[in-house]
Amino acid sequence: MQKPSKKTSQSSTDKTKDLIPDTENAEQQQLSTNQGTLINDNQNSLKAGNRGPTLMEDFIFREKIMHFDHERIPERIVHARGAGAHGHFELYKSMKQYTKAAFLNDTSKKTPVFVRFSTVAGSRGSTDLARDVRGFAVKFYTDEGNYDLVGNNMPVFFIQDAIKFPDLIHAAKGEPDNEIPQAATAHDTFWDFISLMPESMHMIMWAMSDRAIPRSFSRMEGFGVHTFRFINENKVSTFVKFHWKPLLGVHSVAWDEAQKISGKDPDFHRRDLWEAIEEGLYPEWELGVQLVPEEKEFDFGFDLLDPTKIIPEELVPVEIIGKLTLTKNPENFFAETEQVAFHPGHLVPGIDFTNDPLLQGRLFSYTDTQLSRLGSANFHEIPINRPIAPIHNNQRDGHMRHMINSGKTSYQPNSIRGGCPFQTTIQQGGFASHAEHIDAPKIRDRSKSFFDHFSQATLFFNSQSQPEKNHIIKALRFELGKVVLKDIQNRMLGLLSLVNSELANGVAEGLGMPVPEKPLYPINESIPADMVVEDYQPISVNSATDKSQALSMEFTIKNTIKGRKIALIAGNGVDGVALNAIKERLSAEKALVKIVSSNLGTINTNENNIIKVDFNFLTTSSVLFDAAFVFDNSNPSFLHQTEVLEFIKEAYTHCKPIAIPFGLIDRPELTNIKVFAEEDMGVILIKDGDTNGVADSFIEAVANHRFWERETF
Ligand code: HDE
Repeated sequence: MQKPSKKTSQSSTDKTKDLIPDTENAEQQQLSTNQGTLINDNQNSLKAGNRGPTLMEDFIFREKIMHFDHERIPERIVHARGAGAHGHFELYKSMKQYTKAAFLNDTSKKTPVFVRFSTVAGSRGSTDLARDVRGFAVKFYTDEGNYDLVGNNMPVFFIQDAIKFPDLIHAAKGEPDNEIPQAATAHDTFWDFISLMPESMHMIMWAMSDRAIPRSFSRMEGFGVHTFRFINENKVSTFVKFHWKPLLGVHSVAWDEAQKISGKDPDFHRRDLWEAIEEGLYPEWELGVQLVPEEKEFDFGFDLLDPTKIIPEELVPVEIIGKLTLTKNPENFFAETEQVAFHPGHLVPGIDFTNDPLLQGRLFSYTDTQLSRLGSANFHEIPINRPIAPIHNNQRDGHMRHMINSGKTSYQPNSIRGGCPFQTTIQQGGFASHAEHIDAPKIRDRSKSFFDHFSQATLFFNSQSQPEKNHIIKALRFELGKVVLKDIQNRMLGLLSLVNSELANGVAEGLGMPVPEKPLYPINESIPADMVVEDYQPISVNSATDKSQALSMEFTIKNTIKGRKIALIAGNGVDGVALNAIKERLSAEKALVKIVSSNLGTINTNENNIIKVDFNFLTTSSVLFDAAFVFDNSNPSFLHQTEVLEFIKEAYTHCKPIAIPFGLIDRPELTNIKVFAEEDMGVILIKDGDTNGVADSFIEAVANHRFWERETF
């Protein structure tokens, strides 16, 4: 029996209602074939005698096996592993001045959405915790048709032109001879490509930062990456960059922890999203926009069309305009999360593209890939992809056509049907592309305004807190340390030295090799021979700002413990009243609290009451929790068990908040614990069993997420 979910009425949207007629429910129903014939034996195939061969005429067996044989479809070439959820988008503030998109005009409207989060490099069965970019794809089912904002959790990209995408992905995925490694960039081909691609340096800073190992999907930002256009009723275009800002703040895990989670629970992010929604702790993000009027296009030291650049929030603030809330898990993973088909070219009137060459290439790729993945030009008819806006056109037939188009005409112009379906004027909502004037030679070239590859990489690194900088250095030591060819490491150190010397020296020390004196490899072999190569060497532009607070996670939201997983560690003889009081306090703050003990089953409290144990030390691990609260009990040997101490030690090493009985202060496993307790660094000592007395400071520490300053570098 499925566990009843705590779903509320909030969870249904116009889109989820639209899916109901397509949703099968087997409750109280009889087993049948696909032709509706009832089946009386699903355990035995039809045979010539009960020890004889299976008969070909067994149509029930044949249908069942045939369908099973064809259950798999190709996984996505990138972003294969993901998790999705339904929800809605509410607008705080009308954007009518800038865009005529109806869902961004009417603040009374709730627009249904389906969101899919993903990793990029790994295959469908890989771990959630790979160091990787995360996809953040949102399908808005608007009254004017589907609008897809297909973004990532990092605001820039590795390359500036879509023609390089297959090379980037081939280099990042497992190497072609043995398909090793899985879901990891720590290997020669990736860094070979990157070391020859200086434009990737800004993205490399993001990908080597803790943003690449998020704590959960609900605690990461999302970005549209490219500059898009808003178009208003008067056909005036405004450049726009999209941001999703999580209301739980932006938080990550430690790299050592990420690797351990990959073993203990490779579905960690999927599970977190699923459980949060089932518990009614709906994940929320605010939508922000950075708006740049057309006439300011060239006011920045970088090109707005260059997807390796951000617009620092100090230059153009992010205006918050609405909120996305995820309220319902899919009924069926394959039907919804696997078959959902996003496309940056799914537009509604009022939003348009720019000439960003990465975006332009994506406009071809997404429909094309659905054809091989979903197998038919009718993929838009799959329930999850079907808009809630009506569809009428003269497209017909094809594999797996569901729609029954009535009438004699499937062409236009026609007179037989009075010209229907008819075209709509722009005023009545017909889509018209922005009439950008273009008068240019046809040429394979890149604008020189795209050649500043380092200043924003430097801006990112300089904007990090010291622990964040250390994490980037360590990540690069790890990744490049796994590279076998010295030339590649050397070229990378050269590029890093153009970003920041602390960074390059730190990585070089870890690799045990010097930073090269001549940092730049003659990189631009890709530039056609008749162009002056020097003109196209990377240039460095002074950044308009030295630091940007928004780039560091240090300044993120730290005022909530909603959805945090907290382990209450207790053994027989625990003070049950104290334990329940803490459990209630934390649950009231919407944390997910679990009792962890030596064995499953129950523990007896000091007053001989019984408390149910959720996990033992075998079925869970400290890396699956955000914090630990350890209770003293009448059985002193409990706290000194290896498993208990290991649990505490690991939580402590990963800089998590811990509350522990004062008696543990001298444990050799917990070096410096006294100092950290005194300096208010997430170590809370429970004196004389007064657990209630430390509840407030524990909650504050959990909201803070991690105490990275505890790390040694
Ligand atoms: Fe994608 N990308 N991409 N991408 N992308 C795909 O489309 C592609 C890029 C992104 O949950 C594919 O349906 C090219 C940037 C997300 O279903 C494919 C280029 C950004 C998802 C494809 C890029 C993204 C995809 C594979 C270089 C952030 C997952 C399956 C020009 C703004 C969507 C599919 C989901 C998926 C092509 C670069 C985001 C092959 C050619 C930049 C979130 O079409």
